[in-house]
Amino acid sequence: MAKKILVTSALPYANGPLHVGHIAGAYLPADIYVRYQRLRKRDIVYICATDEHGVPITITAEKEGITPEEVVERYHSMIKDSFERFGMSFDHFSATHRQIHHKTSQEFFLKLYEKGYVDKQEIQQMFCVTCDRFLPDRYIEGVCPVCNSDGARGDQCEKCGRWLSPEEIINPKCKICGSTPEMRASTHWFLRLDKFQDQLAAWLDSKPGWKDNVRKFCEEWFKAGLKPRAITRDIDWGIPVPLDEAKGKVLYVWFDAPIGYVSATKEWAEKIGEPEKWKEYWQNPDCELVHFIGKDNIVFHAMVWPAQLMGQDNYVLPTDIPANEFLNLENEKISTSRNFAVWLHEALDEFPADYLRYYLTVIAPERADSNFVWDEFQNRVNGEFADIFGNLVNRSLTFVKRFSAGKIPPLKNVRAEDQAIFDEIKATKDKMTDAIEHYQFKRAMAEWMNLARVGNQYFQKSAPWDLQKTDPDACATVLHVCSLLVKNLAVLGAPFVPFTAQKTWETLGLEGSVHTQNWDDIGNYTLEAGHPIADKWGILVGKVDDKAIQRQKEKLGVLLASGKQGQKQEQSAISYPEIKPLISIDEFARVDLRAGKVLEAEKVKKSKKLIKMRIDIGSEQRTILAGIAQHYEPEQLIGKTVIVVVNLEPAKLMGQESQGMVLAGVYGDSLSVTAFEKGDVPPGATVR
Ligand code: B3M
Ligand code: ZN
Repeated sequence: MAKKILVTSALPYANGPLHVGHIAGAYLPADIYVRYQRLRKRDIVYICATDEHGVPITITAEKEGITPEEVVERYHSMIKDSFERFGMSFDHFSATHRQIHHKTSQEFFLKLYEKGYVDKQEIQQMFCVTCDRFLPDRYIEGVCPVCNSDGARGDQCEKCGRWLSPEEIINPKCKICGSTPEMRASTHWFLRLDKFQDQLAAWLDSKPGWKDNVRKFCEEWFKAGLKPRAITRDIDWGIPVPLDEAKGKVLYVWFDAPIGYVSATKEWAEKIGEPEKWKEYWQNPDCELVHFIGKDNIVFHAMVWPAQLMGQDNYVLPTDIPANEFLNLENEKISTSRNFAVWLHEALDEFPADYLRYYLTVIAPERADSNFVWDEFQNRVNGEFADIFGNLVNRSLTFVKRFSAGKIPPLKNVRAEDQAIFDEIKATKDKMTDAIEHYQFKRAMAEWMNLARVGNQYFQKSAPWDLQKTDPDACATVLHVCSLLVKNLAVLGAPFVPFTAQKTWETLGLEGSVHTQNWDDIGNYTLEAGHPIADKWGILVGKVDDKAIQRQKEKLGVLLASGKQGQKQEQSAISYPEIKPLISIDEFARVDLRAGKVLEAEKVKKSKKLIKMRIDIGSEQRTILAGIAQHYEPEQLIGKTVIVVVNLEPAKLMGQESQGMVLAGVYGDSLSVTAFEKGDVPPGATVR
């Protein structure tokens, strides 16, 4: 029987939208892992939900004059929608303010209570007489006893960052009405973590492979000794404590939230019509339970939650808790209160999900904090995802189209260099498998890109444009190998860039979904000679333009500090050449400009500057040499639709004839070939 795996991502608070920091921590890595396991045909269920209790939600509600229900409904649908657009592949996405979750949480509590793992204590707590309620920590504001600044909350001072408890606050005030609260006794129920210490420590010892951050964190806690922890609160938003003597009290949000993993699995089982099926995961000692989280949630997942599970009957314990470090933004901490964040829904309005998925994977904060930088996003997407992967697919299939009438050519003699590609595919698959199994998604993605890079080198070296004339059989083999490589790359890339992988699959003319393939088949794929690829395909991976990046930076207010601004200033210092004397419209009309598609491009041997291109201008093909080698790799030019002066007298450059000229923008030392962005200007179109 296939191994069962249950994967969860931390439940996002339904108290605001998601930003890239959340995504890099607990969501994208989990989604990659799950998609990979599905390709391996493992029996896997992926669960998430919104976390809908807790004081921040009631504060938002009171601030906006709406109910907590309205707050969580708003953010539940917003979060769910952004996740879908981002390609998150949950089997079920639930919410903790649902009946099934309330019931499950109360059952968890009662089981612990019956077994003597929960007991009550009377504690002193702040009470507002005007509002007639106990005040949770966050409802108390005053002067910080450490740094003396105003506005410290009952749990923390934002200024100096110090963790506080309410009775330490100087001159405390109720955040709702401003009056001075008094201390009153209140009874709360405590989870006896101390009773679990030995069992938890032994269990953690049995997990030597866990990430260091998780193990170190827990060891510190064990050293200090685990203490009972209050799991009830005096507020009216949450799950009622299921004891008669606890009227008006609710469960602490961090007690109920992880139980959300269980109740969401129950809801999933009901959804698929097998209501008992959740037990095959949660109550199966052989099931692997993997919790993806950010590092701020370690204590709850590696200690409190396992204790909650140990106190039930026959629940499985976490197999692994791959916690990620934090993601910074433009070298600063992400701050939702200052609106210094890249909000997922806004980023998706501007960029395809896969661009964000690609970049967030290559900078994943797996071992240390990392940094999201918009300029780097642009460079990595354009220079790697588009120029290496996108280009390989595009050039390979463009040549199949041109030289083989859009049908996969036969695999003839396999030469050593062709075999090397097959070997490389298998080696890459092994390396990626190892990396993903160890939650090293950054390394896996690098291996994938490297395979595409090797493919481009092979293509370039094989020069199918020459082979076509000198050795058509070898040319057929090269294009066959390239197409196969593209097929393998599509499946290998499917967990990471699911939309692009599917598009690549379809461009190859393959049926069905790339996401239902079998990972084990990678390296053994075939393509039948004569199999037709798609007729047409748009741009597989487009370029991120400067304007889009600028808009994002403006939102963050980081534009002034950035390097690009510096460049702009330098550029404006260029002296502009004098404008030439006027010409008539007829004189201008003598210049015949046409759109031309670059079919082939290669460096001219012994020349630093020249690139030789074969360009289709509709009515014919031209060989054109251009002094652009210091600005372009030949492969970046292939597929571009450029503007050609087609009635320029032929000229000899380095002994070779150039039959026209390609237009480019030139400024200072920079040069950019003028090209049509969309693919809807066919070769031969006139340009005016
Ligand atoms: N909602 C905290 C967070 O998003 C919390 C996670 C719950 S996981 C059970 O950081
Ligand atoms: Zn009050």
